[in-house]
Amino acid sequence: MPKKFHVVTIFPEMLKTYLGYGILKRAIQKSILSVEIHNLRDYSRDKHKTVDDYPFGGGAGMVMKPDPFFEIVESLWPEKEKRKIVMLSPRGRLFNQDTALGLSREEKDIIFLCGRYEAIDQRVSDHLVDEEISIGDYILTGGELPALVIIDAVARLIPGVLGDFGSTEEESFSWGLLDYPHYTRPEHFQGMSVPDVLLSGNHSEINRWRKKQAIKTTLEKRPELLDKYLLSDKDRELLEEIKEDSNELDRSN
Ligand code: 4HQ
Repeated sequence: MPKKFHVVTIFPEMLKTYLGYGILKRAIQKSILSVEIHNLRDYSRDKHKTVDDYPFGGGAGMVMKPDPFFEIVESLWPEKEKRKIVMLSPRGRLFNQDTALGLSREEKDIIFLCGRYEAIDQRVSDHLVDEEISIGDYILTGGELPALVIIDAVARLIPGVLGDFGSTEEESFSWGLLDYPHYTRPEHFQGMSVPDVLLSGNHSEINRWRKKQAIKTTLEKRPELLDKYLLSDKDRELLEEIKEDSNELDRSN
């Protein structure tokens, strides 16, 4: 059974375009992943197919009507036990790699409700939605990009989507750390060279160097991530080495 996502939006083409390229396109072709895009306007009952209206109480901007959202959910996914309805909103739980992993293991179909305009009528959030998710503390013009961000991050965790890569030990060793530096040809480029160890052919030395670089980069750029990461005895040894290296540098300066 493929992992199944549904997206409810008034701009279906925005999403279809992104899903038509690269790894997501291939995963959908291979039926590992299924993403169905639904036009909210098709579920508006009135003759002008309107999906928004003026806010009660006045004020600026339009509010998305609740009824098209209830209409689509009740007609396409009537069984609560088989669906997980997610709304994209800055009020939601902050999305991260743990959330992505959780969603990749979810058995239910995942339905994203994308809003536009000022807001969605509160009754949608209160009575239809199972979870609100935010992709970050900033304000966007719609929920479409957040839905794509989440689908993208979740899809690459589904077995088979990235091929063999990703299930390997190399990938799992860096889970929770920032990536180590990568290099490719040419070996010498505008006076810049590649670290010798990567050309040595010694794979245990290469792995050691990469792990050390991952820890060093994390310590320098996002030290708070290291607090959450469970360091092995080997990792602590590398961390000590990193600190010694920087002390030596200080002494020589
Ligand atoms: N939105 N993370 C959709 C966001 C947002 C975010 C603002 C959601 C506009 C209509 N969603 N409304 N940040 O900024 O998920």
